[in-house]
This record gives sequence, C-alpha cells and structure tokens, in this order.
Amino acid sequence: MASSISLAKFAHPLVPLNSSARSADRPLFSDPFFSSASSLLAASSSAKLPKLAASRSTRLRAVSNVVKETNLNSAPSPSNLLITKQEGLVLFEDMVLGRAFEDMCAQMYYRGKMFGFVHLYNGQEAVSTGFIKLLKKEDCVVSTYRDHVHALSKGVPARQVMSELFGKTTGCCRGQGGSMHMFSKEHNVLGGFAFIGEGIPVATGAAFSSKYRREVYKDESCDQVTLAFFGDGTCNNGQFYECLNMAALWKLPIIFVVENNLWAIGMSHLRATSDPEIWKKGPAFGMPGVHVDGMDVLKVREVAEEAIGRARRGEGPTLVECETYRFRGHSLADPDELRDPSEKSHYATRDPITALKKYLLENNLATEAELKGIEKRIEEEVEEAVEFADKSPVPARSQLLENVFADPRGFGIGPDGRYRCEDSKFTEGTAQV
Ligand SMILES: Cc1ncc(C[n+]2csc(CCOP(=O)(O)OP(=O)(O)O)c2C)c(N)n1
Ligand SMILES: [Mg+2]
Repeated sequence: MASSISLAKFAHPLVPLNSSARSADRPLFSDPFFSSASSLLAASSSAKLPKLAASRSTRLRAVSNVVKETNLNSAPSPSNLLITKQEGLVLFEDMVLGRAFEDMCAQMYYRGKMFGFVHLYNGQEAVSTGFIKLLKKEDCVVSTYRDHVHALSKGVPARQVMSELFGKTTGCCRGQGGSMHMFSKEHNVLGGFAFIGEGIPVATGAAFSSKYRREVYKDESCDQVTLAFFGDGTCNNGQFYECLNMAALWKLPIIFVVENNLWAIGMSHLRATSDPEIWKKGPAFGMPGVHVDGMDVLKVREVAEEAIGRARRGEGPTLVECETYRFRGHSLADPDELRDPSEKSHYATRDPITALKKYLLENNLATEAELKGIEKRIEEEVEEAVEFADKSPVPARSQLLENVFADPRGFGIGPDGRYRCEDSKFTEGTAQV
C-alpha cells in the first residue's frame, strides 16, 4: 500500500494529527471516494498519488455547493466556508448536548443513581455529530457500549436516555437496557452492544434489509443508510472482517465508522494491531478507506457527507477511520492511570467543541451571546432530564422476565407461577428445581 506514515509519527502524542505535515504525508486519505473498487486497488501505487491529491480540492468545492443549495433558509455564508450559520449552530448544539449530558452522567453515577458500567464519550463528539446530523430519520445507527451520545445525536430525547441510565420505566428501553444498550425503534437506533464488534453484523443486516427491500421488493423509496460505530480495539475482532467482506460483496449501504481513540481500555492501539492504519482495510476489501481528523467536526462532516451520499446512491460501503481521543477513563470505574499525562493534555488542547466555537466566531457565523444561549439551554435540558429520570417510576417486578426468549417456566418461574428469585431456598441454592 502507498503510505509514507511512520509508526513513530503516528504514535507521537505531540504531533497534531491534523497538521499539514501529516496531511501531506497521507495523500490517499479520502480520495478513494472517486474510484471504483478496482481502481482503488490500482491507486495504491505511488504513481497515482498526484492525481488523487488533486481530486481532493474538487470534492471540497462540491461539498460546499451542496451545502449551499440545501440551506436556502439560512443566511448565505462566504463561499470559502463549508457550513452555513444554521448548520454550524446545529453542530455546536449537538456537541454541547453530548458533552453536558456525559458530564452529568458522571455526577449521577458517583451519586449512585446509575448501576453497572458507564462509558462516557467526552472528546469524541465530533464523530457522532459530524456523521449523525447528516442522517434522515429512517437511517439507522448502531453503536457500542459508549452509546449515549449516538442516541442523543439521532434524536432520542435526553430525558429518555437519562431515564434509561437510571433504570426507570420512562427510559428508551423501559429501564431494561441501561447504559450500554440504548435502543429506539422510533429513532432507528438499533442498539448499544456490550460485546465489542457485536453491533457490526447487526448494522450489516440492517443495510442488507434496506437493499433487499429496494431491489427485491422494488421499494424505490427505501434508500436508508446505516452507520456502524465502533472502536480501534474492535477492529482486531473477526466480525469486523466478515462484515467488511459481506458489505463490499453485496454493495451494502453502510458506513463503518471507526472511532480510533488510540486505546482499548488500557491497551494501546499501536501494541495491539499489526497495521495501525485502520483505513487501509477498506481498499483491501474493495471499498474506499478514508482517514479523517476526528477532533474536527467540519472535516468529519465533509467525509461523512461523501460516504453517506455514496451509500444512498447505491455505490456501496465505506470504511472511515476517525482519529479521536476520549477525555475520560475507559469507563467511570477506570482510574485512568495508564495513559501518559502529556498525551492527555495534548488532546485536551484539541477539544472539538472549543475548535468549532473558534471557527464559528472567527468566521462570523455566530456571536458569543448566541453560543452562550445554546450552552444555557442545553444545561437546562440536561437538568430537566435528571429531574424527570429521578421522579420516574422503577419498572414493576413483572417486567423482569419480559423479552427473555427462553421459556421462563422452569428456571425463572416456578410451577406456582411465582418468580423463583422470590423463593429464599432458590437464592440460598437449596431449592429443588
Ligand atoms: C467480545 C468482547 N471481548 C472483550 C470485551 C472486553 N472489552 C470491553 S471494552 C474493550 C476495548 C474496546 O476498545 P475499542 O474498540 O477501542 O473501543 P473504545 O472503548 O476505545 O471506545 C474490551 C476488549 C468485550 N466487551 N467484548
Ligand atoms: Mg479505542
């Protein structure tokens, strides 16, 4: 493969991942969008690099044109900007919501309001926002255990997500899923998954179903796209490769979005994988592989727009590697002592929300007062979500064995129709079953 990135550079925490030096090193990123599967592979030869690099600027202009056309209601922005004011504010609000929601989760967790593991998304907001805010309601999102913010970006109300975390009946899964299993049929959020890689085949199945309905049932209106989000560590899991194969083979409308935050719990990505450049796995399967700075929502959005467009037009899947960073430990139970403090402080200076704020202000797309107004509104929304969750009822005991597919008589329910867990002999281990 043509790539001149050295591992040392990739690993160095003080080299900004979006520096121009780095981009110049990686002329292949994003450009496979313009190639068929076969020319993608051919493009790996260094002779093709100048041409591919040139096509990137063409794509940038095309994106800004599309954005302008689809936002007739907003004030026109200068031609060199990729977003309108209205879009910028939507992105900002969504990222602020994600951050404020997660900060509140940490408080509530330590106050004992939530149970089990809780994995926060702080620092990675540009990925969720950059992709999901471009989706239609019918499009699907599949997440991992780090799923609150994906659900929020897809439109699941904050109060429903918070109630789910509190284990209450008003939660999006009626309190039965908890932090790692956000699901909403209404919003086409097809789940958070505690087992790594488990969501990828579910997403592939959803994409297959869209294509099947369109091509076999001739439902022309069915142009849904599915986004599968997962981490760098998960890319060492077999399900990832099986799904890349099927998605490429059947040209499924799916985007595999890798949130490469450089760590899988306490395992460095560089120590765990034979080739740390995950994007390269796309061309290996005959689909575009794209690398993007996942701390820059505008760059993520630009790549997402292209990938979603391809999928919707029936041109098949894309693998997007977003280089990002989580600002907190792996979960709220993780003391986060393994990562180097200089690495953490380096990424803290690249906070995606601060960067977007700066962009909006410098380009006169928003005023300080407007952004403060959004922050205040979100703060109130999150406070309200906590009050709502706190006041909501806990599920009735009768809900315990709902959605359990095995026959609950026997293990769960005794011959008298009562829950066996209510029988003290059963909990003592002395019951005769
Ligand atoms: C099949 C399976 N094996 C192991 C685990 C334990 N586990 C939980 S999170 C995790 C690391 C995942 O890292 P990554 O994919 O990079 O996601 P991140 O947490 O960084 O978002 C592992 C190995 C699991 N949940 N599922
Ligand atoms: Mg990771």
